[in-house]
Amino acid sequence: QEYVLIKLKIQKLPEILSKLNEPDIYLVAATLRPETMYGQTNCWVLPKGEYEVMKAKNGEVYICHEHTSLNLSYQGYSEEQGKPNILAKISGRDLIGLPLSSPLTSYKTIYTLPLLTIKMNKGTGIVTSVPSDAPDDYRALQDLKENQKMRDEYHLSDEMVLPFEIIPIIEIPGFGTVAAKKVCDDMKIKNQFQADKLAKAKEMVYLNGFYNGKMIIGEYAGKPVQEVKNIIKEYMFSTNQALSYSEPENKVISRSG
Ligand code: ZZB
Repeated sequence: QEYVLIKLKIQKLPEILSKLNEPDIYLVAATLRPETMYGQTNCWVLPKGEYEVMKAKNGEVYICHEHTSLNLSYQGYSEEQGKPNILAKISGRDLIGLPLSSPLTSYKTIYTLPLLTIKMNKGTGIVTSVPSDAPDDYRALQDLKENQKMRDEYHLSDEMVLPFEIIPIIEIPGFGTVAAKKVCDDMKIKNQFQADKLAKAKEMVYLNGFYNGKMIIGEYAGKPVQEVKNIIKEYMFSTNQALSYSEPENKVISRSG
């Protein structure tokens, strides 16, 4: 599986990261939908997740799950294959509430928020959030917006959640310009834990978006998603805003087993 890793730069480092003396530290989020990056409103981490802080051979520092740092070391990002340079480990909890800059989105700053359904055996364990076109993201962001207790539990200030309105980025005939919301409403999906319904919603939005979607934002407004997906991906690669990353068939190669 070939992913695009979006680099989300941490704007203000927390103590636990600033002591590493590395100014440029990025959360890296795996996506198959580079053309949706115009609609990012936040980034998700698993609060109970364990992440690694990896220094790449180009001097940049990436935060991701340990299976990802190991894979990256085999894909030309480390001096030595199989030996990623790990500067530290950090828990998902310590990443929540960080201000980030991310490519293409119109929000200058977005925040890391908790998502309890992240799978740690896939991608980087960090997910960038596009609530207009990803039902899981739409529902999880609504959960936080509607539930102050949940925000309090993770020490999130209102400013990290409430001002972030959905950005319409793709028009899909029959689904409008905020397809994820329409499908979640139609299917009466009530929270981020309705996994079966959300999987169906994701498939429906994914297929329709890919085959029938048209961009309504950015440089390629008016063009079909299929036509611009790779152009936008290559643009982010060539401007060093994203990395190419593949995941082997047997996804979990973990040093700790
Ligand atoms: C932005 C985005 C915009 C995404 C969208 C989807 C959609 P797949 O096909 O199952 O591999 N994702 C990535 N890693 C994880 C993880 N570890 N746990 C949970 N979710 C993860 O799914 C890949 C997509 O699932 C990725 O693409 C990412 O969210 C999320 F408009 O990134 B996506 C209809 C889907 N729309």
